[in-house]
Amino acid sequence: MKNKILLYQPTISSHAFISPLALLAIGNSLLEENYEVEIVDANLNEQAHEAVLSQGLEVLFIGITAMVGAQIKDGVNLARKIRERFPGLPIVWGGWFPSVAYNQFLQEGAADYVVIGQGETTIKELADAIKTGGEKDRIPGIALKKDGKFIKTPDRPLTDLNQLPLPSYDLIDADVYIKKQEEIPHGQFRNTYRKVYGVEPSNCRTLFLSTSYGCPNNCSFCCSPEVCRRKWKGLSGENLAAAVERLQKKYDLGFIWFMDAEFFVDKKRVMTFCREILKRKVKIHWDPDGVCARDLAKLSEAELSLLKEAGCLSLFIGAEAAALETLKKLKKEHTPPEIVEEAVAKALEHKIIPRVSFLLGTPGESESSILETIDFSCKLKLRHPLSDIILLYFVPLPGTAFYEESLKLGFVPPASLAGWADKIYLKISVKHSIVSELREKHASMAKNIKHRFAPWASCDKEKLCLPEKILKKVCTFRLQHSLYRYPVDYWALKTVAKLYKRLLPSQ
Ligand code: B12
Ligand code: SF4
Repeated sequence: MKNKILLYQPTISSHAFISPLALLAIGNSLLEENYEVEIVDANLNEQAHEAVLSQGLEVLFIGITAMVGAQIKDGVNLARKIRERFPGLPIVWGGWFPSVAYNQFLQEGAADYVVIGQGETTIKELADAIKTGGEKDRIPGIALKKDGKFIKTPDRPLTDLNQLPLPSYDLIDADVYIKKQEEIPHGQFRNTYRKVYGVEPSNCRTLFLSTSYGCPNNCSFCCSPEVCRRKWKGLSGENLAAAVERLQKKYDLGFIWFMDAEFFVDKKRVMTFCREILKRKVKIHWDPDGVCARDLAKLSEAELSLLKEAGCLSLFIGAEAAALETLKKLKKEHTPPEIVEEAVAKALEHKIIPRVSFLLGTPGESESSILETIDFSCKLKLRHPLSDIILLYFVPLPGTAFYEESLKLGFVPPASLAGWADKIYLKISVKHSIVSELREKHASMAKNIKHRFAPWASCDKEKLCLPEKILKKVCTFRLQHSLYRYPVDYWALKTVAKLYKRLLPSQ
């Protein structure tokens, strides 16, 4: 009887060499049940489709993961080829986008089964049912076709991550991912480390880890409330420290990126993790990807010192907007600008670099609200030059509270699955989600802050030469007076860089 399962990670984009965490999680879970598992990552393997198709006769089923974007197109293409060559071979999809668009996956014939939300337990039950011919519609947390109808079985409660195998990279060659990360010359870790310590890190070996699943928040632009029902489960502080220690030692890591939706939901766990890391003398830097500004602002001096001491180098805060009316619509009123600013200041006092993200153009957002966000993000940067500011545009995604609103405002969703991968979709959606004639104006302002402000603002004044000092002054004046549209300082910098390149082409 067939016992092998192939898991496929579709192409994302040329620069994304983030380890296939989802497939590692479900793969490790399947290994526990003695299935043979192989992960094929199309981001590393140019012959990825062939690598899957050549094994079509030997495998029990193919599992494909996807989030919205390029992954869908590549995954759907592979599914089509599988259907042509191996009509009876089951295809299982999972991940964020299939979890909210399962009907479309089933209707288009790309999937036989869609695993909704957390996958580790569901996939084991589904694999057993496929292997033995058991009844799939009794398995909670999946969508499937039965008697010509598409059905979704009841939600599956979240599995405690501490009941699952500790995260491991044994299923793939982790060194390939580590090397790819090392090759990124201005990688996040390198840049941040330089900002904090003024020198290049001696060990840039980086891997990724997911330390929790789910999120208790209810942001209107996010599909997590629909997929996870606002539930959250995390590895205990002790288990997390054990996993980090194991990975650090095995792969000689200098940095770990925690890809959590909300890292700080359980403060006790984070503090235990920090103490354990120190107790075990693990030398590692880390960055939690999702941190609520309110949780951070509430930390005491001692707790922040502990974070820093245990290796926290930077963190990501989703601030999203500045105007209270917009924050209320986003269901983010618990993190008004003053809380975000307090969190940023506290982190920086402890030399932890905050990356602060804002979202422009949510459905019905007024121009004044957009400008308030731009203005706040800019002033935040001026007051805290070491912070990183990220400005993003809203994209309507199925499974979010804002999706219906976007449809009412005229957003036309792609007609087919592959359309969700189209870059043009992102453009169209922006056009529909904010007052379209203002889009260009805001886009250029946002760009000015994103790319054109940073080089000056975060530089130590003493280390700048005279022309740079002058340009920094111009930039500061511009931003203090909300003059975003004509970044003369940036244009000057760009011109000099161009001339320099022309005169010294080999540099
Ligand atoms: C890492 C990451 C990325 C990486 C990609 C990494 C990769 N290798 O795929 C990068 C940086 C490239 C990225 C980009 C984007 N991302 Co992203 N990303 C994440 C992040 C932070 C972590 C994902 C992760 O690895 N989690 C850890 C694993 C263990 O959990 P998991 O993925 O949920 O997998 C579990 C289940 O979903 C399920 N499962 C998953 N796959 C499969 C497959 C099978 C067969 C089965 C059975 C089960 C299963 O089982 C797993 C274990 O329980 C999530 C947020 C989050 N915290 O999850 C956002 C998230 C997935 N991203 C999101 C978005 C919006 C984007 C972008 C569109 C952002 C943008 N505007 O550009 C782009 C799109 C990419 C592209 N260009 O095509 C959204 C997803 C929206 C959606 N409906 O798809 C999320 C949820 C963030 C959010 N809260 O809005 N992202
Ligand atoms: S955006 Fe982040 S904080 Fe908000 S609901 Fe989604 S995962 Fe949670």
